[in-house]
Amino acid sequence: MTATAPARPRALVVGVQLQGVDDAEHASSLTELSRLAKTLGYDVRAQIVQKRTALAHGAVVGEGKLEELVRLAADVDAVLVDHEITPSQARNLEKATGKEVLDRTAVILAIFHRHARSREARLQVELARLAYLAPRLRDSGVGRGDRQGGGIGGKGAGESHLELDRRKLRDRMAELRRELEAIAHESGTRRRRRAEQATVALVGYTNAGKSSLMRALTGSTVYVADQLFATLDTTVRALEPPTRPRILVSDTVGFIKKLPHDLVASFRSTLEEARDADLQLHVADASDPAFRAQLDVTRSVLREIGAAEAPVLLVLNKRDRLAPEQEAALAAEFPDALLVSARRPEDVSRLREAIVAWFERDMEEVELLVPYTRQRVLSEIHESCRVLTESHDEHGTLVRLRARPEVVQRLRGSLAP
Ligand SMILES: Nc1nc2c(ncn2[C@@H]2O[C@H](COP(=O)(O)OP(=O)(O)OP(=O)(O)O)[C@@H](O)[C@H]2O)c(=O)[nH]1
Ligand SMILES: [Mg+2]
Repeated sequence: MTATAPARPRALVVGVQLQGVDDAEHASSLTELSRLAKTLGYDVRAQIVQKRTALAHGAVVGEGKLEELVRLAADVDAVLVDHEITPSQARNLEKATGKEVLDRTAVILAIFHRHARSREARLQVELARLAYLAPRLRDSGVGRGDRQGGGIGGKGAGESHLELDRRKLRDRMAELRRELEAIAHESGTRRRRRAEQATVALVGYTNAGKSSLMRALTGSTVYVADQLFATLDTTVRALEPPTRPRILVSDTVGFIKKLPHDLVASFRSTLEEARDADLQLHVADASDPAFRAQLDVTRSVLREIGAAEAPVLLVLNKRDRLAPEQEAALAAEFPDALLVSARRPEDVSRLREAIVAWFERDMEEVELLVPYTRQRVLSEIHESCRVLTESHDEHGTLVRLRARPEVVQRLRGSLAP
C-alpha cells in the first residue's frame, strides 16, 4: 500500500453580504477569504452567502440559512466567516455546527503567526493575537470552573480564574510593548543613520509582487510565494547594479482589505520603513480584476499609519498576464504608472532607471574644493555623491559632483573652516 499525504483540513467559507455592499465587492472579499484559507492549509469545500441588512446580535446568519450551514458544515473541519464576529456569535455558531469557527481576523492572525520569522515580527503578532483574545476572554468564562477540578468553587471561583487570566494577559501585553519599543528604538536609530541615503519602499496589497520586484531590483533572495502574507519582515538592500550614491530598497508586509486594526498597530514600527522612505513604489497586481479596490485599501492603510506623505510611483505589475489591449487600456487609465512584469528583465531595468532618474531629478550639481588637510571628506564624497570630475590644484582636490541637497549641505558644513 502506498502512503498518502495527510489530508488537509476542510473548510466551509461563510460570506455575509451586508446592505450597501455590491455583489462584485462581496464576491472578491469571499474569494480572498478562500485564498487566505488556502494559505493557512485549508481545503475550501463549500461557500455559503447570507444577505443581511446588518449583523444581528446573536446570530451570523438567519434561521433558514443556519440549517443549510449546519448541513454543509457536517462535511468540514472548520467554518470560516468573512466578517469580524462577536464572541457570542462565534460560540453560537460553534454550538450549532460542532465545528471550530474562525472569523476573517482570526484567519489573518493565524497566517501572520505562521509566517512570522524575525523576533520583531513574532512579538508583533503575539501582541495582535492577545489584543484579539482579550475581549473574547470575558465571554469564555463559561465552564472555566471545570478546569479547577470539581467545579466546587462555582461561578465565583471561575471568575477569579478569569481575572487571573486577564491580568496575565495584560502583563504579557505590557511586556511585549516594552520589548517592541526597545526594538523599534534600535531600528529607528538604524533608520536615522540611513536618513541621508536614498531610500525606496515597496508597498502594496499582499501578493502584488513586491518581493519579486525586490529580488529583481536588488539581487537579494527574499522569499517569494503565491501565498498571502508571505512577507512579514522588512528587508533592506541596495539597488543592483549599484548606483553612486547607492539607493536602498525595502520590502515589507503587504496589506489586505479589513486588515485587523490591532495588527496594523503592532506592525507600526515595521511600517515606518515605508513612512520614512524618500519614494514609495506602490506595487499592484494589474492582472487581478480587483486591483483598483486594492489600490484604495493600500492607500487608506498608509494614511492610517501616517505614511501617506511620501511621493509615490505607481507600479502596475504582472503585465505578462495581460492581453495587449488590456495593457493599452491601463496605460491610458494610469498615464503616470509604470506597467511592468517582475519576470521580464527589460521591465525591471526600466523600473530601475525610473528610480534612479527620480533621485537624479532631486540632485544638485556643485563643485567643492577639498583641502589636502581634509582628505577624509573625499572618501565621504565618494560614498554619498556621484563624482563627475576630480582635479588637483595647489590648495586641494576640486570635485564636481551630483548629490542630494541635504548631502551637499552637510559636506559644505564639514568643509567650512
Ligand atoms: N505572472 C507573474 N507573476 C508574478 C509577477 N510578480 C510576482 N508574481 C507572482 O506572484 C506571487 C506573489 O509574489 P510576491 O513577490 O511574493 O508578492 P508580495 O507582494 O511580496 O506578497 P506578500 O509578501 O504576500 O505581501 C508569486 O507567486 C510570484 O511568483 C509577475 O510579474 N508576473
Ligand atoms: Mg512579499
